[in-house]
Amino acid sequence: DWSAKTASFKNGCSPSSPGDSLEMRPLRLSDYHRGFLQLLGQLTLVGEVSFDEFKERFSAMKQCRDTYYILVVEDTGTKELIGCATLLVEQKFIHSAGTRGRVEDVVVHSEYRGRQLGKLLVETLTLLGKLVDCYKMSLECKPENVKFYETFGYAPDGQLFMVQRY
Ligand code: 16G
Repeated sequence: DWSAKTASFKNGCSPSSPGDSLEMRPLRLSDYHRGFLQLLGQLTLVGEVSFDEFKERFSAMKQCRDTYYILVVEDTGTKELIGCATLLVEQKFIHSAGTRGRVEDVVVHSEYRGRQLGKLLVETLTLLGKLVDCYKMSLECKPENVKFYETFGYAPDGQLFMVQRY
């Protein structure tokens, strides 16, 4: 029960009580119908993903044990998802066959910003990465978000993120 172990958060928010009418929990298959992809659409291009395709990807991720930790925040009033973030745990040979954690796909719905939800999601996954023994955590972000991520202990480490797009 990692949420109990990550209970010491500032300003009263915690994974078990993210705010009024809000619930933080792992992603479920049924979240397809609760606006999960629409939420991701506030981050980047999602494209067409049918329920069958979603189901297939969801179970493929689930079969990779201890690899995908996808957290969501649901507004229990509207039953729509309004926040999400992923911890991806990558297995390595280096660092004594260690694991590296990556924080990915962090989104808070535009109408729910300013309630510390991004902070709660990132803080939770960062602590979780430590709990599951990642030797380091990293993420990619826009220059304007550097300050935000620095508050959780992330820092530029001199390496550049390089991309090739197809
Ligand atoms: C941001 C995200 C990354 C996401 C990417 C999508 C965070 C911390 N970073 O870099 O996880 O996959 O945007 O952008 O959430 P893309 O569609 O250009 O790949």
